[in-house]
Amino acid sequence: DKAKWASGTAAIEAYVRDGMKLGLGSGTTSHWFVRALGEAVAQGLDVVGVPTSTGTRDLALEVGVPLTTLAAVERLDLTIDGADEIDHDGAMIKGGGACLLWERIVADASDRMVAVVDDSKLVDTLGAFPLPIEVVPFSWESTRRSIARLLGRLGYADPDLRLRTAGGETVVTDSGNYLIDAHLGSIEDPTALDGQLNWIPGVVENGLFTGIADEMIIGFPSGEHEIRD
Ligand code: DER
Repeated sequence: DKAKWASGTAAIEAYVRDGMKLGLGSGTTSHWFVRALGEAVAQGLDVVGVPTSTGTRDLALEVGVPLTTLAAVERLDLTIDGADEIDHDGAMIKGGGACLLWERIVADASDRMVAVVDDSKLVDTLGAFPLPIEVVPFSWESTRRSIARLLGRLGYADPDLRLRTAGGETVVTDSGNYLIDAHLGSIEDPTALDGQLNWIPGVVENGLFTGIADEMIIGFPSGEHEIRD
């Protein structure tokens, strides 16, 4: 939609410079960015990108964005990626598109991360969007019980923890893991919860991205955008 287009395409002029090594985000807003990047490359922009999912990899190949890997480059200058929710401090819930693990690794390898979001993603408090938690398939039911115990101790009484499926099949991430979506409603201390969740044996990563986004580009249905620190 137009708000996602406005946000994703604005990132090029606002942040991308010749010679940059880029993290390429996942999701529909990021894919507008990748398409616009392909056009800029066709006009001579010299960049390389590390994709945050096989879906983004395939789109980058289709539109002609040269790809590299985090094995080949030490650091990335900039990652452009979307979010499912973002609060006024830039804390995010990510993982709606099942790509949160590679997204987190690529963002961590980047000097700067800019979130590209449509205006519907901006919230006062995170948590209305179910929190994705990536778990290894081995004994995931046991891991889910451990997550429930942690959340119970934190005051989330009887949390609704759902294994993510699509079309009746369990969703498997690019790394071969499963996702448990935690319907928490409202998360008071995202930074604390982030660390506590990842400590649980069997949890690989979770969708709380706090202290990662440096700026955000908010797109509006009018096709305009706004950049916020
Ligand atoms: O999964 C993610 O974290 C993606 O960034 C995604 O959820 C963003 O969604 P979008 O398709 O609305 O850009």
